[in-house]
Amino acid sequence: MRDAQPAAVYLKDYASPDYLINRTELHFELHEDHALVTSRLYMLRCDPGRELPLVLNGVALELVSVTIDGQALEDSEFQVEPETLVIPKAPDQFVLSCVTRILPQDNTSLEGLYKSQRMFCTQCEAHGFRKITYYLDRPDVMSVFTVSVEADQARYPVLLSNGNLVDSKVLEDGRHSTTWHDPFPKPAYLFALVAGDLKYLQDSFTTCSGREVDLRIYVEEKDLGKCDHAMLSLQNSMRWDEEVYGREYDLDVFNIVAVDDFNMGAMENKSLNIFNSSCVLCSPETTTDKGYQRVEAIVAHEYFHNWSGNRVTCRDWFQLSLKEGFTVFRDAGFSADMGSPVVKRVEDVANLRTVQFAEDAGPMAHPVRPESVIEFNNFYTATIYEKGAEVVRMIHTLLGAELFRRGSDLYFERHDGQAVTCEDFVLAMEAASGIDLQQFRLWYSQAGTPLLRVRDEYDADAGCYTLTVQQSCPPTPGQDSKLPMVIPLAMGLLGEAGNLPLRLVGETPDPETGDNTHRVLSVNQAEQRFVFEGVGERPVPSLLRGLSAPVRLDYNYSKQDLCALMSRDDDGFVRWDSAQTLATRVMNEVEQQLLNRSKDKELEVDPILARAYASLLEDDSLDAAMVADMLTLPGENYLAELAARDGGANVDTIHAARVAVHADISKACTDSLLQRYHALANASPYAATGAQIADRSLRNTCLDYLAAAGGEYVELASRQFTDADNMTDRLAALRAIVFYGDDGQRDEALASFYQDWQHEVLVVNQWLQLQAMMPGSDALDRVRGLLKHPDFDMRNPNKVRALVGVFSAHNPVNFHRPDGQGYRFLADQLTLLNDINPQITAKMLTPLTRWRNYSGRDQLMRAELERLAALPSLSRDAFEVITKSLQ
Ligand code: 0A1
Ligand code: ZN
Repeated sequence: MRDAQPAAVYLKDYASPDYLINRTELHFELHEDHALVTSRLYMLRCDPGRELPLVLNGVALELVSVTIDGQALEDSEFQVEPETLVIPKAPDQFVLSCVTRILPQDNTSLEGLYKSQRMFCTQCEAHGFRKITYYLDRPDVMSVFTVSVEADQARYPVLLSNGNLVDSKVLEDGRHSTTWHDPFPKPAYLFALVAGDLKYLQDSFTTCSGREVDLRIYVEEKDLGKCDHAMLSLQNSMRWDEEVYGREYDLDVFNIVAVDDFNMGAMENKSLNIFNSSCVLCSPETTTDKGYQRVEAIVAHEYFHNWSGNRVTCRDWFQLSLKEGFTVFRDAGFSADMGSPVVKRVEDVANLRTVQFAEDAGPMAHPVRPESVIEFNNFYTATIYEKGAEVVRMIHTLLGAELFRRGSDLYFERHDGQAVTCEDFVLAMEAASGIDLQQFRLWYSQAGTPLLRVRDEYDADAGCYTLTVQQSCPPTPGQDSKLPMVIPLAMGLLGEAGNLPLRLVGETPDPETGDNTHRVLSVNQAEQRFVFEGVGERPVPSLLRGLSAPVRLDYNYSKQDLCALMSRDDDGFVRWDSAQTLATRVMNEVEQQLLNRSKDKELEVDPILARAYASLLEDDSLDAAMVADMLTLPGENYLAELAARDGGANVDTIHAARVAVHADISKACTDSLLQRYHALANASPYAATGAQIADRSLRNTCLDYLAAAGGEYVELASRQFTDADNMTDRLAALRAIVFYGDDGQRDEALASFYQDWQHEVLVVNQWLQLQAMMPGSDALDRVRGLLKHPDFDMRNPNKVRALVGVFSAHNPVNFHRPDGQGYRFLADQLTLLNDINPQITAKMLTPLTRWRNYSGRDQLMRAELERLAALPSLSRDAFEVITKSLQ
């Protein structure tokens, strides 16, 4: 283990900066073996007269020179520490100028200035800017940037930075330069620079006040044909933000650049968004429907940050969810409006439950506003993003759309140009609505997923129906006991002929109220009772509609209740959720048989599920995308997470039970599956429209069930594989062949796919992913073999995620091999990756950190974590995750 242990920083220790930087002038001289960065920082002491040392952040920099007001500092006038430059004495107001030499070509952390293939690019959130030059690298120091970039003209004809282009020059020796000025003060994390041989797709957008904005998407020439969808998504986002939030774009240019090597999806740098190429490029031949939807959502997300993040930014990184939670909430609203709101919600909830609920139950659990952090890069989490969005969504539910909009208007108006806190957001919402959110604030400070236990009672004589609701929240690291939260519980009551009107005891019915079959109960105590009157029959409660709060629900539904909700409730989300609960119940029963049975006894699968699925398949008036989601069995990770709460997950029986239920559906519903499969075939050319996406989704869900039966149905997949004119159908067919075909069919299909698509990096990544998920006892050997494939590269996060990440997170049976080889494999790869890319290393540790969930394997998992903990060069990122998970 390293000598000095990295220390935590605490939210409670926040202090405003001692110095500000009014103006920042930067000059970049880019070369193949180094870059020189010259800064001129117009600095101001916040408290004039009070002499304080100036402490600038800087990491991995070679300081060439430092001057104050043009005077070079003597060696005794400053100290260079590993992560800071300290100038003990500085005037009240001065220009600090530093020259630093950095090595972008060797920077594999992909933070700061680095090279992605042949281009230079930057990633500065959260602390990347300090790898470029000495600076006050904190979001509450905002400055107006002017940046000039100089490089070889032939290799780097395009030189970009934030804001408007104000100058370009041809220089000697084949070099050239451009100068950019961004009039909006911004923190250093929003700085960006790009230099490369790029082409662009250009279009424009006329804002609501009539300004023309020049829109460009910069890519390598070969990808120019794959930018249309991103451009359209950008234009749709710009219009949507005007219409729904009244937010107009503020500069005359908006640029997006695609890069292959990127740690995350994309980054919202002011007017110069940098994107992982997998989140911009789309074509029917290379991109699946899910890929199209992802591009649309991420383009929107980054664009929306222009207001929720850039114009109003975070005071400190503990407030990260201020911009991320709100922006995810905004992009979810956009995606819902562009497609089907229920389908979008269902997909978000499935993700929240599998990823965020697991995080909340694991060793890295933290509140939406964390209180202490070792490495901020570790806090780009599902809790900050997705749970943060749920918190904003609950505020929206509590206030209603109109007051919420007043609140967001007030928030933007009050804080435009400022760096603020989650508290400021809540205050604006309270001020605009008059609604007290005091108790609601606990959602920001308490970690863990609350549990709502609901019990009911029906008094037929009195026509009274009582719901008793108890809330609790499990302990999380550092938080042993929790206070009751405000939980909006959206609900209805289902009767024989549909949803019943709702009237709480003591309420007078309001004739104005249109829909009185739906309401939101406010749960805010440890235990509460809600009594409905005028209830003429015993209803089935439809609870937590739309997942109105990020909580788990415990209500004893019978299987018949679930079938009733699944087929007849007014709320689409509840219909899907009931299908999931029913499927989980049936799979659990099979798992119990597997655990208890004698070997020769046949497994029994309750036919109720197949019957329910068959009626969904036979009703073609239902939205095909919803039917596809309803027919999708909960994943093994989700089942393992549920099992872990009940005492421990057994990946093998979970897998076997899921396979058995899947096969049962396949057999019992063959005719309806086949009928829908053929009926949904599409003759028109590919388009990423809602209707086509829905049809493909259901058709490929049918194929997945059918192919499980093998034989002629794998042939069906083979035909689709050969005939497909788009990647959605081709990849779905390949998956079916790989999962259900024989070895020969599998190897042939994988080889021919590679043969056809080896020139498309993003397609090769999908090919790697599929093999990483493959069932069968040779899976680990195959993945090990692929590490040596010429298309694999440990320095490229997309490839590492596709192969190592997907194997560890999405191939549970093979990752959790009883011999521990899966764990060993991951730890071996992370040992190498630790020296290359700390951020990705820490992210990919997640599956190992869940060792407590896997009794019987836990010691093997821990042993690998301990092996990693002993690495001499363990990064701060990995240190935090490992130590927290071993505690
Ligand atoms: N702010 C970006 C995500 C992002 C965060 C950190 C990064 O590097 C550490 C890169 C990107 C977003 O929310 O899209
Ligand atoms: Zn974001």
